[in-house]
Amino acid sequence: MVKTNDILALNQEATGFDLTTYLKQRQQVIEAELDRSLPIGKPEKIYESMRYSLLAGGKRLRPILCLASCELIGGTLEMALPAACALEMIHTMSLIHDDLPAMDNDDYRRGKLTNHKVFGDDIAILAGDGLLAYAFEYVATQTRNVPPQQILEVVARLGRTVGAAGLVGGQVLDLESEGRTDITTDILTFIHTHKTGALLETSVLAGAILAGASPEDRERLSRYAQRIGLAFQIVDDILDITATQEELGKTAGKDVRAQKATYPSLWGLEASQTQAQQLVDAAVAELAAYGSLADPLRAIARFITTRKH
Ligand code: GRG
Repeated sequence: MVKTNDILALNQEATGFDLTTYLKQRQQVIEAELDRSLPIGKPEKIYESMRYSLLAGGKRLRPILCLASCELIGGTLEMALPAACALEMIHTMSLIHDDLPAMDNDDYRRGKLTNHKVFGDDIAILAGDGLLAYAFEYVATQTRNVPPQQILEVVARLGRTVGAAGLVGGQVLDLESEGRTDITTDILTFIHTHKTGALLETSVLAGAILAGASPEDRERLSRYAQRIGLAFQIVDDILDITATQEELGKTAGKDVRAQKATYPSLWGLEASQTQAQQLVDAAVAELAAYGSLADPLRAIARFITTRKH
């Protein structure tokens, strides 16, 4: 069986682009910025709870995508770093709320106890709320060297992405689908394009918008992001079956135990893998016009189907 590292090495051979080093460097930049973004204030407990989850690791895929698309369009890291942090704050808050007993009721996330297990349900709800509000404050007040209209566009897009037209809507349909045996591919795709795909698409587009992308660039990058978003969720469903709790950093096999509709449950494992691969190929094809400038986005797309967590 081909290992993730082998695929990364093959990818590097083909393009000269070293994804492992790139991801490590970007993660370091993002970790440092996230740490700086949220110092402990008063009351200490809420800041500790927010920092506990925000600094708990994770792949930092959304901020990395945001920085990569900003650079692709000719912007700088500095222009997109506040938005990149805001995306991770929003993602983290969605994980905190998703793990609550009233939702998915999970004990582990990113290899650590979930926020409510450490701080209690009440503080976990408020930590999520605090991170969500701070994400908007952060991008609006910290973004530099970008025309205000572009910052406003990103703020509006973030709002739409988290609300009923995005994450919240997807989560509601997901909750309503629990225990139902009549979930179709269309319903499942609606859930995941809203719950998972919307924030990944906004991550790519936010970077591009801040860098002043043209309508054509935005459309191309939207199509790229929609395809990797769906592939990401298909792989997430596959990993729930094939990976261990240690690899995932959260409870494995939950979907099967809850008899939840997933892509592998509808299509089977092999067809799900093929579909994810085809989506990634289609995503990569959208980047043809950018030549080697798009190597990071290409390699990230390929990483989505080869990742183990
Ligand atoms: C956004 C206002 C608001 C409320 C939240 C709970 C909820 C509404 C939505 C659920 C969103 C959710 C948890 C979607 C799952 C997304 C997903 C596949 C998460 C795993 O992402 P990774 O693998 O995780 O990138 P790491 O830990 O690496 O960051």
